[in-house]
Amino acid sequence: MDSFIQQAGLGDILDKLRREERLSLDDGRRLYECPDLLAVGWLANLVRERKNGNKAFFIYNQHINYSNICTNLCKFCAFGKEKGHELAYEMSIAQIKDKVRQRLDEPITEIHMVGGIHPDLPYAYYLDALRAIKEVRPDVHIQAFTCVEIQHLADLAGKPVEETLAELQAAGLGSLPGGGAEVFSPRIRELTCPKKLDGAGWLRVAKTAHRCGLKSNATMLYGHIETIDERLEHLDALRRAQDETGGFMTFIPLAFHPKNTELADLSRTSGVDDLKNIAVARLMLDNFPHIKAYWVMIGPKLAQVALSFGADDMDGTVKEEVITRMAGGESEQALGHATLIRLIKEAGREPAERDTLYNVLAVY
Ligand code: V47
Repeated sequence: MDSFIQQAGLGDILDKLRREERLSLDDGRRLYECPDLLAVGWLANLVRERKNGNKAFFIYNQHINYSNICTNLCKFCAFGKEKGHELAYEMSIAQIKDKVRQRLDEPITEIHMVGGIHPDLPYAYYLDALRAIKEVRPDVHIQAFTCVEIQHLADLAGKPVEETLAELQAAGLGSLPGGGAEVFSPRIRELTCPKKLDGAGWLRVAKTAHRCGLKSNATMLYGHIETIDERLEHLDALRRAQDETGGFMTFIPLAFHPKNTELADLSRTSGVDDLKNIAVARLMLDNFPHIKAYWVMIGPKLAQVALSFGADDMDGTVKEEVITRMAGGESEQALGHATLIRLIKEAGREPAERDTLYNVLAVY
């Protein structure tokens, strides 16, 4: 096997991985630029199996996007709408409760709830939304509000992020999802999402959340106008933050979907780029326990393959995800529990149903 990796010009990287040595940004660049996808994938799989054995995690979850009204209107986003737009919506607390009630007969363990940066919903709405979900489904783990939303809520409350997080936790918040990270590069933020909380701000909120005892995820939106170096700097910033706090659970590379966005003239990502992003993330983020292949964005078929290219998690049942769908995503709206298990087994992995914090609930 070593000769196959040597031939791909990655022998020194294999040596580093065997010594469990951290890869440099230059190593990362070579991995991205290496034309031998299988060699890169093989290296990522080595680390994936070292960290997570043969398990592939999934979760029984539900997504709720409480409102698409947004003041940021990022160029890559087809979900956010200005207030008054014909497609703008916001759910009342009663509607959120109804959404949860509609699926009470399913063994959902996590509710993932995010929305736009709304211009005038009051701080109390967000606390009430959390309390309402817990009232209908007391045992569910609520993973809600990206770091961008958390900063917005702190601004609304006029309180420090720590205090805001403590109040949200008291109302039922369990952890933070990884959205809003995009690409931290100031150049990319200026060109695609100038109004959004900047990269330093996103990292500050994430680290604060970790210090308050909340776990969180991290993402990177790739496949638009970012360079390889900007991707690597993003991964490096996450790796350094994780060194400080250890609070990140999983990293999710998000494949850009151009349809209905201001970047609609760009192409969709290729399968090779999708797998490379999974693999390079697995190799660079040596201190992240998990890498997620989000089937909603890359499709269930490629997510299945990604389980051999560094990913150890397929996300979950999801249902009713709006962000990708608005941008032309064509994956089915939900994967059944049995389908997820079948896809994972077929990929030669052991399906491990988890809760949000990666406690294993069942192995199939
Ligand atoms: O923050 C927006 C991205 C994110 C597009 O934490 C787009 O486990 C692709 O973060 N094409 C929201 N991506 C989704 C997200 C997420 C999803 C699943 C699991 C987790 C987790 C997090 O979607 C946004 C933004 O980065 N996004 N528009 C688009 N056109």
